[in-house]
Parts: sequence; C-alpha cells; structure tokens
Amino acid sequence: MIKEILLPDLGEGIDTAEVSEVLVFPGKTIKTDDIILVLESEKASMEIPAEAGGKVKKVLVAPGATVETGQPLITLETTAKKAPKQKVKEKKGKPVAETKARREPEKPREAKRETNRAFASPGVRRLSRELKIDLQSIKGTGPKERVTKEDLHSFIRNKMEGASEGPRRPGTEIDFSQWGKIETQKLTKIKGITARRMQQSWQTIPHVTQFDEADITDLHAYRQKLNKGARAKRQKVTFLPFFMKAAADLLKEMPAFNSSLDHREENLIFKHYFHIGFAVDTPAGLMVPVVRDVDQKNIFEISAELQDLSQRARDKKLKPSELKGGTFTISSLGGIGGTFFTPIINPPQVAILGLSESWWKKVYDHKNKTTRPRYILPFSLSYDHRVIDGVAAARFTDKYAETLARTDNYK
Ligand code: CAO
Repeated sequence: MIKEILLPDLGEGIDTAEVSEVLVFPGKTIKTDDIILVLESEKASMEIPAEAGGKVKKVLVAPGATVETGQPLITLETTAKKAPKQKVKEKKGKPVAETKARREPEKPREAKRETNRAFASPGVRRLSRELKIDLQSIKGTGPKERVTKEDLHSFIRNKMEGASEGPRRPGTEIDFSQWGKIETQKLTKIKGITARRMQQSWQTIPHVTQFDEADITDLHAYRQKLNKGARAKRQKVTFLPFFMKAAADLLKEMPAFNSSLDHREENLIFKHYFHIGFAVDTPAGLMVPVVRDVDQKNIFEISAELQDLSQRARDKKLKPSELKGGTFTISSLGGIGGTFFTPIINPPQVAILGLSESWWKKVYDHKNKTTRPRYILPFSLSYDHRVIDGVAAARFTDKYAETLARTDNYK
C-alpha cells in the first residue's frame, strides 16, 4: 500500500520551516520513527520521524524547500495491509487530522548535537552546504551552542588566512584523577599562541630536517680571545651572535632560505633584508624576538641587541613590532644541552636552524694522519620542502659549517 508521510504539526506556533537535510532516498527501506528529514525554523532544528515503515517510493521535498504543516514529504510503500474501509473514508478529512486519527505521529524532535548535527539557522546551513563545511566542526557561540552567521564567517576567515586559531572541537575529556592525584594549570597566553602556531606549521608545511656538524674549534678560541678584550669585559659575547652573523651571510648567498611563499602559494617572495629571529625561553613561554639587518651589524652590536631583547622578553617588555618581520629563525639549545633536534619552521619563513651544545670530539685528520680533538657544533636545519630541495639544504648546512670554521669574517 502506498502511503504519504505528511509534515505533522510542528508546535510552538511554527507553520513553516526549511528543509535542511533529507535523509532518505527512493528505494531506501525505513522503519517507523526513523528520521527522514531535518527542518530548520528560526526557533530550532527539528528531526521529522516517519510515522510508518516501508520502502521509500518518492521524495517530494528537497533541501532548501520551505514546507508547511500537512504537506506531503515522501511516499512510502508500506508492508501494512490495506486499512479497513471505514478508515479509508476518513482520508477525506484534513490530512493532518487524518494522520493523527490513525496514529498519533511522533512529535518532531529538536535535533540534538549527539545526532551529529549542529544547531544553525537555514541561511547558515545553506552556506555551509554550498561551501561543504561540516557545521559540526564549528563551535557555536549562540544559545544552545547554535552556530551563528558570525561563527561561520570567522571559521571561513580563519581557514582562508591559514590561521590555526579556527574554532577547535575539544577532544574527549579524560578524568585523570581516577588514577591518582593531579593538578591543573592554565596555559599562559604565550604558550597557547605558540601551541597553535606550532601545530599549524607542523600540519601545513612539509618539514624535512637536515643534520650536520661544524668544527668551531677556531671560533671557540677566537671567542675566548675576544672575551678577554677590553670591550668584551663590559659585554660578554656568547656563541649566538657568531651563529646569527654566519647565517645572515649565508642567507645572502642562498636567498631561497630567506624567502616566503605568497598567500596563494604561487610565487616566492625574496626578501632583501636579513632579520633573524631567535627563540628565547621565558617563564611565560617561548618568544622569538627579531634582530634586524644582522648582515649589517658587527658581533658586538648583534650581541648587545640579543641580550637586550632576550632580557626584555623574559620581563615581558617587548614591543609587538620586535616580534615581527623575521626572515629566518635560530633556535639555540647550545647553552642547555642535547645533540640535534628537529626545530619547527616559524611561518611564513621557510627554514629554521636548531643549534645544539658543542662538544669535544676526536677527529681523524687525513692530511697529517693523526687524531685531533676538535670542538664540534651539532646543528639541524628544518626546511619547507615545497620551497627548498634536499640538495639545496645539504649545500646550506655544508656551507654553514664551512663559514663557522672560519674566523676572518667577523672583523
Ligand atoms: N655550544 C657550546 N656552548 C654554547 C652554545 C653551543 N652551541 N650555545 C651557547 N653556548 C654557551 C654560551 O656561549 C654561554 O657560554 P659562556 O657562559 O661561556 O659565555 C653559555 O652557553 C650560556 O649561553 P646562553 O644560553 O645564556 O646565551 P646564548 O646567547 O647562547 O643564548 C638565548 C641566548 C636567549 C637563545 C638562550 O638564553 C635561550 O633562551 N635559549 C633557549 C632557546 C629555546 O628555548 N629554544 C627552543 C625552542 S623550541 O622549543
């Protein structure tokens, strides 16, 4: 027997609503109370259950259509026997009244988030459908976590800007206290920002890390001598200014490492300035202030800026402009320890150097056929493989090691 499923009374004075999802199709077999449609009114999302089971013959409405109480939604071939004659007669009455007379249909239910559907107005649903955006992935800020037009717009804007700060769906909450004593500490603002930036970088940039070693025995001696000098007595120079200066000189020679992809990822932008950011470990989290025009400054100037910027980073006294405009970053764990690590690129830059702690190593000298102790700096270069090839990266680290082995370039 063919049966029409009509739109029941939606209650709350709602006579019309927009179809946001049709969950059945011709040929689909459904059971009584299976959800066939999701409707959206200005007040709520509603799931419309089937008042009978059977095989769907026709779907009479489509997403985006406005439907009104009593309107046929689908036709079903039911397995039920033909209704007795007197009941058929009742069909002459009003459709909804008739439906109610035979079987009180399931009331439309407010769509719940657990059903994998988000609350949103018809307009928002329409736009999300057109852009193939899963509304579930947007955290609604409206009443009952309804996804508002602004939520959708900001989600799209964040996606377009490649920002990682798009609304995130929280994971499953775990009660760790069930296994022992715990303490909860809120992430500092800086740690939160770093976490998002690092995640975005790691997920969107194909990272490759090249490892290498530089023989800095001569540089080590040079720095010791320099620090005994009158000027350095007032201002001790660490290794980092040398490492920064050598990097700036090499970036001039290998400009791809000082470039950025444009926002369309169609062009490379080469920068003719060499502003090097360096990671500073602060109690509030990691900060990366930038020393500008490193190529034009001498070791003492770089050293003074580095000390000033890192002190102010720790005191939270940096200006926002001092954290911007870097073209390359150095992360130095040399004063702390470890041998090699894989630093994460600081977008929109395309490469980053990770410097580890130097150590004395016996190195075989081919020329003199002897083994000599050498002071070796282990370092890593992570690069964006969309922009830089492995060969270029290996050349970069090779040349970097070569530059650091010399001391005639710091005059
Ligand atoms: N090999 C050997 N010695 C090294 C070295 C290296 N690669 N790097 C630094 N050193 C030495 C310094 O020369 C200094 O020695 P002296 O006392 O004899 O002068 C000593 O280690 C301590 O240096 P430092 O760390 O105080 O100073 P710096 O200029 O080398 O570094 C700064 C400054 C701000 C980078 C550093 O203090 C810092 O915060 N490092 C952590 C960076 C970080 O968090 N990176 C990780 C990012 S990813 O999570």
